[in-house]
Amino acid sequence: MAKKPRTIEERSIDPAAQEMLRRADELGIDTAFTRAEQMAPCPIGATGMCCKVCFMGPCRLVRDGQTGICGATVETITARNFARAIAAGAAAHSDHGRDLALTLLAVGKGEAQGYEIRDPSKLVRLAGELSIPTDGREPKEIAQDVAEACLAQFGQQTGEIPMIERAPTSRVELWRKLGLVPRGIDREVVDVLHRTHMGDDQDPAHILDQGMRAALGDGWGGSMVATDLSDILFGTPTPLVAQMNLGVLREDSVNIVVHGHEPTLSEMILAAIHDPELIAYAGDKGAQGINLAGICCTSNETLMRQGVPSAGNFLHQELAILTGAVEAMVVDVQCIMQALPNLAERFHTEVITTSPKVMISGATHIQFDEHRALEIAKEIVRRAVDNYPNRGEVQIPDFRSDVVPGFSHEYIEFMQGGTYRASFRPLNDAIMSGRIRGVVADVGCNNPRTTQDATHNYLVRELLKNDVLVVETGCGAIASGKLGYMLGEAAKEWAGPGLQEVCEATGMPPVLHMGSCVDNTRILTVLSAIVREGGLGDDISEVPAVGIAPEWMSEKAISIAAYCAASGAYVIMGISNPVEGSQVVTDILSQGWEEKVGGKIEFVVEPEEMLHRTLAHIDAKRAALNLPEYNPAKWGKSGDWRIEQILTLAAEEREDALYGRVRSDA
Ligand code: BF8
Ligand code: SF4
Repeated sequence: MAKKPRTIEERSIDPAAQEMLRRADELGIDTAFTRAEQMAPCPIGATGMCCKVCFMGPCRLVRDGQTGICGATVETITARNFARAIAAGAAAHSDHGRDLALTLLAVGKGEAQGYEIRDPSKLVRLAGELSIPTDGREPKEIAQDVAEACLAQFGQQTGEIPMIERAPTSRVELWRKLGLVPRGIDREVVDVLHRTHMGDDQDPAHILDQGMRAALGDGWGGSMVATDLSDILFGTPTPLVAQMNLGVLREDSVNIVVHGHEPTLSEMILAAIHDPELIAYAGDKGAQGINLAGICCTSNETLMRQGVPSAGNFLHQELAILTGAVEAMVVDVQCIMQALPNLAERFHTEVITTSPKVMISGATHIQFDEHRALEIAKEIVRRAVDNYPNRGEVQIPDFRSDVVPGFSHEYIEFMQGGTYRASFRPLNDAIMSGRIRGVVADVGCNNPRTTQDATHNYLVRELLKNDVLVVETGCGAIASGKLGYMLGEAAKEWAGPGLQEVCEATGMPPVLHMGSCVDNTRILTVLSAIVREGGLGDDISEVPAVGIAPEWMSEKAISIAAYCAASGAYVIMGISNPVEGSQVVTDILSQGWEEKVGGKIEFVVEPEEMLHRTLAHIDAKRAALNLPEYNPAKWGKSGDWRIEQILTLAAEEREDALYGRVRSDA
């Protein structure tokens, strides 16, 4: 039976979203928000107790002690389902990395139209790590070898993927002892699919060990390749000023929204909208210009590198179309709702699919090919311009927030010591002294089963108050950006006294935007750097840090949670427990994994409980390291005059004072 509809405020805390949800209600249009009310989750599937791996079933376990036709227990079935979700998530992330390696290879061979190597020094560093000679070689030559070496990691059959060496030594040794080091990225995914086929591995802990191995192949493999190669091709992010929320769409311009994940396409569309001929063409159609905005992780990619504004996170994809102001929504892979083309029919928006892997009935397919990237991007932009005169009534919510994204691990290191003393020492010292109580990665999706952005907002606000430095990626990062946490000034408003001091000293926001979902690898790299710097233990599991995905929905989030836990981190996931059907499996993922690898996954629905467990974990880790107990009364008495002075400056001068001249021209 359909549930009672939620109020607009129960659907989203974002005023821009609320305005569009009101419009949807008025127009009688369904969105994910209302469909979530009409579609109750299947209670058997939601708790992991439905097995579909063979056709004697599907077997739906509903009673204690019941088994499937083959005798499979609820423990086996929930573990298999969870491991398969890890494999799918790891496959999606890693395939993204593979495509970037193919793009880099094409660039190296001079076959990729419009692309170049924007960070040659990162290319040289990665080449060094992969034992590829660089002396006296052209970047393109090195790029070919680096791309080949990255591609080889996917199909590698034996041995170890090379990037695990970035983890602390004790961690790598533990993985070796437990047989968890990925042999090859693809191989571990295939292994999960094989062993969860009917009649294979039927020991839940053993199934989940392989889940960890596949997830590690994502975190320290496929995703890490994606992050590194994106930086090499499109530039390693550094802070810049940009804007977020639906108000970045322009009433007087052609609006193109890029949505999905891979930067390869969006970067070319960005190049195409600056083409003078296309700008003039837009003028002929009566538009003032061509405006590009992003949704989801594609948005994070172009936001942090080029300052392209973000129209919002996962649950904004339909809302952007509801403005009536979007000429084209151009999508590639992952997190794209099938509802889009249907919704677009009510307006003039054209939904354009571009990936050879993704076609959606009702959408226009213009297949992307990096060999003709710029040409294709121009064709897409031209179509959008052609569509501008077809607009009906437009309603763009007047909400946009300034954000300062772009905190790559390289920049975080640089920020703390400049060119000559780039280091993690100041961060470690701040944690050790208790100025910063600990670090939390608030990451992951939106989920219409809960109020959009509400738990992200609650946790970030409370954590800042408690002097916890927050780092973010994915749709969580966009939630915080919309809420104004990603600005230097936010420290004064929200951070506790110790964290405020640190933020003001470095000019950094108290919430650092570290990129898209594949860029959770940047967080692994930062944690490893913190360990290497010294003073916070010998392993990631000793650092006072927690990862939280409070509003998660995707299989990729499960893979991320699993590789973070397998790397030693405590991970909390909100929404619901997908293995709830089995207490044994719930315990394996928490106590079981903690004993084995030092990290764990817990599913916690109540935001207050998430906060409580997070702070308790951070304090317990501090105590284990013999660090002083967290005491906010000790901090916040120095340097206030300077920030008072900065806050009296005009907005633009203030940005200069806080960040240096970092404004992007884009
Ligand atoms: O990879 S946070 S809703 S957009 S899955 Fe998707 Fe979740 Fe957003 Fe990016 Ni990540
Ligand atoms: Fe049922 Fe076993 Fe087949 Fe699963 S594998 S569907 S539990 S018979």
